[in-house]
Amino acid sequence: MNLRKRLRKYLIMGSQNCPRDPVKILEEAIAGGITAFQFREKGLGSLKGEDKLSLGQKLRKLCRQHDVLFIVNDDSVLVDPLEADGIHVGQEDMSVKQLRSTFPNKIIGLSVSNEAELKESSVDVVDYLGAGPVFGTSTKLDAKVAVGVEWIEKLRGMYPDVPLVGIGGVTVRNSGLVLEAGADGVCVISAMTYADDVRDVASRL
Ligand code: TZP
Ligand code: MG
Repeated sequence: MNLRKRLRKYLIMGSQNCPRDPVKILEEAIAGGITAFQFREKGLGSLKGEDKLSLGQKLRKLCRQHDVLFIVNDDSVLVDPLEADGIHVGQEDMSVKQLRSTFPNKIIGLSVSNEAELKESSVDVVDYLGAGPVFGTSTKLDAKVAVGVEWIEKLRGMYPDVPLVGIGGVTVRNSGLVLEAGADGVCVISAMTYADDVRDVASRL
């Protein structure tokens, strides 16, 4: 399957985003049809060291069993031990050029929130772009200002062939707007991790 299709329904999470067992939440999301997963164990209440690795291994295994793409957030030292399909970074993280030379064959995703960030970004070395926050979010404490679906339209216009996902405040109700604006997929954290019925949300997204 090509990357644009594989990024269609993209769950991002770490244990800090989960009111119950992350393994169960990922299982339910997979049953609901997610196509990609990002292990983003960071921030307040997140696991460290061995505990982080051990949770990552469980989640990685599930993704492998169900042919769901497995991406790690930021932490390049986890890429090899978890045999990740790729890594997603933001503007403050390791440079994508450096990542590309370290991981020539991994998928590399980069978040871009505005024009200034785009100017600083080596879009030519990444495999996909994350655009957002599209809507308001309270999940990421240091999230930039919401940029709306206009930012997706803009990026799609500039890069017609680059796989693009929208992130930030995405829900079942507004996900259609993100796709209509030109995104190939939608990324969610809280809409799934806090859902009463994760599988149902995943299937309707
Ligand atoms: N990057 C931009 S917004 C965001 C990240 C990781 C958080 C998205 O979380 P939610 O709960 O889907 O709004
Ligand atoms: Mg980051």
